[in-house]
Amino acid sequence: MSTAMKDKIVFITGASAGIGAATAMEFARHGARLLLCARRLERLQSMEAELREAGAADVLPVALDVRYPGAVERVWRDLPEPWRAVDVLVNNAGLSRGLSKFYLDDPENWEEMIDTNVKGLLYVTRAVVPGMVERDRGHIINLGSIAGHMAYANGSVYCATKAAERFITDGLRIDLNGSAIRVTTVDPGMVQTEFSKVRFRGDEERAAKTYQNVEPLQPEDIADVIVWAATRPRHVDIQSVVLTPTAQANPFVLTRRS
Ligand code: NDP
Ligand code: 8X3
Repeated sequence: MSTAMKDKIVFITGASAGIGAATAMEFARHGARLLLCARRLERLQSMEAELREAGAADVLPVALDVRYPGAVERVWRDLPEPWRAVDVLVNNAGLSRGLSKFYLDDPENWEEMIDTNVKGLLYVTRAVVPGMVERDRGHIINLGSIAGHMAYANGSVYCATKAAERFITDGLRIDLNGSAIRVTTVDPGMVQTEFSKVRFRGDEERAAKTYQNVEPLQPEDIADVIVWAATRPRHVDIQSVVLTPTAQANPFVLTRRS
């Protein structure tokens, strides 16, 4: 196993479930120090012992709702100084709400997706990146989606947030060109997490149908790619990785077992 992450500070947003939690575990195995945020602090706290046992050099769980710029600033300002020297930022916090024609949908759904997936990513990046520039060291890894590559029926706003993520990632890489800082987007297809349960507001039956008769990606598959990108030699910037289940060619071409 690579030692590139030993004692490095890795800041993961949305670490209380799914891809974020799996990524925390994979970085723990590589001996990183983990700064973990989500709204559900108790979930983060319940993960701490296992992460330390797996090899994390340190773990700091922090309650944060990335939708609020004041909260992001406050959390950042109140962090113990050594934790602000972030080596890897994983902007993972995100969600979708509903699956319907946007012109018939409740604007609150659009706002929650835009505020979390786009503005939250911007607020956290704005807090962390100036220090990376000062140190001339760092890596920002953003969670995109195949939904950011092509729109699908009833998903306009979610797809638009992930298209925005893609362009923000590309723009950030350009803004940082000339520094040693790397910028990556990891764009998965269907991953089995709490994503569908959140999308359908707790409707477990509807959420389960998303993954019926198909072998979806698991959060560990995405964590594997994120840690791989972070552990390449410093002169190598993995700009983007798109990964789907083998059964999925794009957001609407998916073969389910009969
Ligand atoms: P989960 O619902 O399993 O996890 C989402 C995580 O984001 C949770 O830890 C949640 O924590 C956190 N989160 C949500 N809103 C906020 C907020 N306002 N502030 C802080 N944290 C927040 O979903 P996934 O693991 O699947 O999703 C992770 C990322 O991957 C998202 O950006 C998603 O768009 C993307 N993605 C997912 C795919 C999939 O098929 N599952 C495919 C492609 C991309 P808490 O509720 O405790 O705040
Ligand atoms: C989540 C994957 O295609 O269900 O980004 O929207 S998809």
